[in-house]
Amino acid sequence: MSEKNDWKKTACILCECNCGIEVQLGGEDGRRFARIRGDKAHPASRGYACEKPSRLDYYQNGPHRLTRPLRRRSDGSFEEIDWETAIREVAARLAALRERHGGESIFYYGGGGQGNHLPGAYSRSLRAALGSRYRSNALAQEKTGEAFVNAHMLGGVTRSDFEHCEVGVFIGKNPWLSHGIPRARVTLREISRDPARCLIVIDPRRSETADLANIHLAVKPGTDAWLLAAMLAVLVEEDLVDQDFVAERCQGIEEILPHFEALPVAAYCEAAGVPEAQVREATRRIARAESAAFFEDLGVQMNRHSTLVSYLDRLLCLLTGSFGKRGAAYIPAPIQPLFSGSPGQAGHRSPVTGSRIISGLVPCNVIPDEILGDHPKRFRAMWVDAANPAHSLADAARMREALSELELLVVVDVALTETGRLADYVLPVASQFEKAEATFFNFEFPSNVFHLRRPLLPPPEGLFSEAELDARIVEALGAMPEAAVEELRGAWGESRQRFREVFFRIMADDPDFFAMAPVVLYRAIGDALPHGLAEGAVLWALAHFAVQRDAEAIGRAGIRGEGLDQADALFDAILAGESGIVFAVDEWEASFGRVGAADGRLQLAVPELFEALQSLATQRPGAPDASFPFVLSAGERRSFTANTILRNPEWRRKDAQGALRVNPEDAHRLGIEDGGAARISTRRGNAEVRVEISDRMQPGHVSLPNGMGLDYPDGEGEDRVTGVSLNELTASEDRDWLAGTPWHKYTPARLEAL
Ligand SMILES: Nc1nc2c(c(=O)[nH]1)N[C@H]1C(S)=C(S)[C@@H](COP(=O)(O)OP(=O)(O)OC[C@H]3O[C@@H](n4cnc5c(=O)[nH]c(N)nc54)[C@H](O)[C@@H]3O)O[C@H]1N2
Ligand SMILES: Nc1nc2c(c(=O)[nH]1)N[C@H]1C(S)=C(S)[C@@H](COP(=O)(O)OP(=O)(O)OC[C@H]3O[C@@H](n4cnc5c(=O)[nH]c(N)nc54)[C@H](O)[C@@H]3O)O[C@H]1N2
Ligand code: SF4
Ligand SMILES: [Mo]
Repeated sequence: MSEKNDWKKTACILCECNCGIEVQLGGEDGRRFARIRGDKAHPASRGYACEKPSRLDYYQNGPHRLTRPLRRRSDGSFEEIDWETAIREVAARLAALRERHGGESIFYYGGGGQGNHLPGAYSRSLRAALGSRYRSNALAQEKTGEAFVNAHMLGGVTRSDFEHCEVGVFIGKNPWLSHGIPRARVTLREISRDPARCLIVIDPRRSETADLANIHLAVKPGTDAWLLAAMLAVLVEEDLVDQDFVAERCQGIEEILPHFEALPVAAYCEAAGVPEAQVREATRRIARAESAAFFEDLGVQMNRHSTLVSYLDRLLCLLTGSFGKRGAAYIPAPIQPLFSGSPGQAGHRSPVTGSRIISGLVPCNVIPDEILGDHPKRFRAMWVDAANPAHSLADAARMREALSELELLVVVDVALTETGRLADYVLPVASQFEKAEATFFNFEFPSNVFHLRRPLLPPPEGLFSEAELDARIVEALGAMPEAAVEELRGAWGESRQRFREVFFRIMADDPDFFAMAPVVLYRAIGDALPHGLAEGAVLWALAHFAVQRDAEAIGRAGIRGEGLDQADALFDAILAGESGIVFAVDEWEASFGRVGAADGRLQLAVPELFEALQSLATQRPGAPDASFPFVLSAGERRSFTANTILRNPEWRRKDAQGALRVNPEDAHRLGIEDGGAARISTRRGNAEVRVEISDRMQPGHVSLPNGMGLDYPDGEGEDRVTGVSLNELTASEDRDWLAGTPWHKYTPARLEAL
């Protein structure tokens, strides 16, 4: 085989960008990831890749990989069982719980991580077969406040065009290390170097992105609400609002103006710890720009006032007219909307705590309260797929207590995780390189990209995908519509036309069929798909919904056909596109067409948040508890962190333990040296840490990296934990009043030298 042909195409699974990569397999068994490089043919990343994927072999290979189902013994240890037993027992125990307590007592968590969203699509069938009603995933500990605001103001997900913006604004976001926009470092450097453009970073830390910034607003931790409110007041006071845009496109300006007209700008700037002159300069620069792009992330979404901050951020965007044009915010055409379901209005609530369900997700911080106690509607069983909630959610001790209290916990993963250790059954699956996978993180504009990845190599003996697992459980529950599977399989062999007729006829005859369609499609056509793309079967249906929403944009991408023939053309293009495809090409105006409100206008007023906005006037911004005088930012993204996807600590090239970063003044005062040991304590727990003295930190602000504190076999038969498991330190009650998102970036802490 020639060199060229050795390279196999896939994508990096370590952050939401899913950059296209090429892998050369090697090693004795041909299963090692010998060499990895960016894939120039990938339409979004175009050859770009950061430092993290070069050692993806640490995900694919190693002693963490499970090969057989595990069942808990009464003494707490695990025994390996065969698949037939596993499927039969798990299905029987779920069915028994459904009989006794109703399907709504079975809670579903996860369904995908940074690189794998197809399990979530198939879980629709599993959940329907179980009668399960409630679900959640990591989005409900970061993005649901933003989703609430978006649902009210715009009616869709927004992103911004940083590639072409004149001014780029990052709020609590450090894309140099966390990415989140395509080719992040290229784009950041371009903005920073061009004298006609401007990079604005709002971050208490001098982050790696702030190093490139033209304006760095070094806000005091947890005070962004005051800062953004002051910026809005400056817009109003200095007559910088884009009046034409507001008059033409928006609704509700008269309701919001009073909140900013009398606002004491100087006092709010002081509360945020940013010089007023700098706040005015940044605001004027944004308002004056031809276009401005905004990105808010965990620094504010996992912090005090998070939903309010998302609201103020959107107001800044809309009042400056930074929407629906090149270089500004847009609403992309989705393959599958990631945020769907209710915007979180009254009515849709969790069963025990009555918490607001946003985008169909129960807030992560209340999950323990939905399980513990004796409420008749409490969750009794949990199915966890591609997530590690015992480690990743607030208050790990309480999470463990709750998970142990369940009558049944099933964990689907490639490794034995902290959550898996508490499970009754651990069901191992093929890795993301041993099956077809994709994500619905498709946020590009005007050209949007979707990538269905082909398997690079077959799974080890006995392993298969989540689609296969869900189908087997549905079959064991007796819920698979077998006749539909047979009829559809036959129709696929005849023609697409015939297949579509049969599919839509079954759907019209049986309203319950819709939810079972994913596993039915998998069984009916999975094996007939080319390149080992069986798990892509569900995309046949998603392609049809996409065409019903966005036929024009899909046509502009060169994907054409009469009526629903276009959907089959889209499906075929996805199957053929080894490096991913551009599936939609929009015009800038399209974003306005996707605005949700009946009158097609952007809604400026979200009255539910007015009280929180007003309360800033009387709240004291930073009043840390005297016994916990530091603010711990619990979960900084660093060069070698990737949530808990990579368990092997050897993957990390530097900062192996994940140091606590401390400002030099604080370290000196406490007598802590660089590299020295210290104890960090919070109301929930404490941990021993290595200290890195860093002038990037403000006094009083300390930070620890995310994704640490995992155990891993050390080669001598022992499991060793490296670094701090952050959520031993966080508390589930520290959360946003509306969305229930955690305040991990604002964890009150105490620090002592050791
Ligand atoms: N390397 C790497 N990249 C990743 C990940 C990873 O694990 N490792 N994870 C991915 C995931 S799941 C996510 S959600 C994203 C998250 O991506 P980011 O949100 O960019 O990551 P963080 O480092 O958690 O936080 C960003 C910044 O918020 C700042 N911050 C802390 N407190 C405050 C505050 O009070 N106000 C403001 N304005 N800023 C504050 C921090 O100093 C930090 O620089 O990253 C993704 N990319
Ligand atoms: N204190 C604190 N806590 C945090 C954060 C923080 O900043 N601070 N960040 C939070 C954020 S933003 C996020 S997104 C969450 C992430 O936390 P989680 O949503 O729990 O996800 P991951 O840590 O990415 O875990 C993914 C799991 O999927 C498994 N996996 C990998 N490939 C496959 C596969 O093909 N199939 C299956 N079934 N499983 C697979 C991995 O082994 C791993 O166990 O963590 C959150 N927790
Ligand atoms: S930016 Fe994200 S997806 Fe791209 S190579 Fe880096 S970690 Fe992987
Ligand atoms: Mo995340």
